[in-house]
Amino acid sequence: MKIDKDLTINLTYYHVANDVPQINPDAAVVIDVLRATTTISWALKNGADSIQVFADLDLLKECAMKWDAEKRLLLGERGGKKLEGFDLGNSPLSVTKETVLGRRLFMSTTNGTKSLQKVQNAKHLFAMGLPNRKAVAEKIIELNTENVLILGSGWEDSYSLEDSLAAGALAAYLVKNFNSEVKIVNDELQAALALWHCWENDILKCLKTATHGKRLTKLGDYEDDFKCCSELDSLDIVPVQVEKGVIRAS
Ligand code: 3SL
Repeated sequence: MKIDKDLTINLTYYHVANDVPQINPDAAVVIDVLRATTTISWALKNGADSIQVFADLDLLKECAMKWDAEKRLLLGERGGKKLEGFDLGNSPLSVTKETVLGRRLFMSTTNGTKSLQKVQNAKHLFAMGLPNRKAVAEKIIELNTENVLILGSGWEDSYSLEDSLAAGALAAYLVKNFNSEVKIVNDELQAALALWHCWENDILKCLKTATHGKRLTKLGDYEDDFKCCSELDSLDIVPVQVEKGVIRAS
């Protein structure tokens, strides 16, 4: 694809879904480092057919029941814990090849799926964790589009450190690697960039310092989840929305 060298990318970041103004952006990147978008990326890497995201659990069950039982998995999390009656919780370690290959995951989580729904009218919608930061950034460069909205998931409508870290990581990659200008539009993203430069050499510690990291630590042994969620640029998968609410590997 031909890249317009004079193009400016305007990058805007919002901490949580409720902060996003009523616009339908050209491109949106949704981040939920701990752990929804990391889980989505790993599920697709391991051969899941697709992920369909829901905020509403009844609707999730209704849609899932219409799908071939052999080809579906229900993935549900609230408060960090797996939901009763669901096949999987929201851990990137649970979406192994043996479990997800060829299946659609019907997924609902406390915050991440809400952010994905908020910007589902974007022309291009991607899900990003730290492992696929570079893959998503390269996709944005290739897209050649002017306005890119980055949306974190936070925790119950409030700020989260780890999503802002990843927003900063994405912005830093684009600033360094895009041939033309990258405009940091709002203070939220300036702060995220500063956060990234502060923690980029100790991502794992940042995740554990975050309140959601501490919440997970209280719930049990999440050491391997933390490691998986902090492995920067280790996954070549770009999860992209192909129809409203449905995400596939591009
Ligand atoms: O809030 C979310 O969407 C989840 O990612 C939270 S958790 O990491 O599964 O606890």
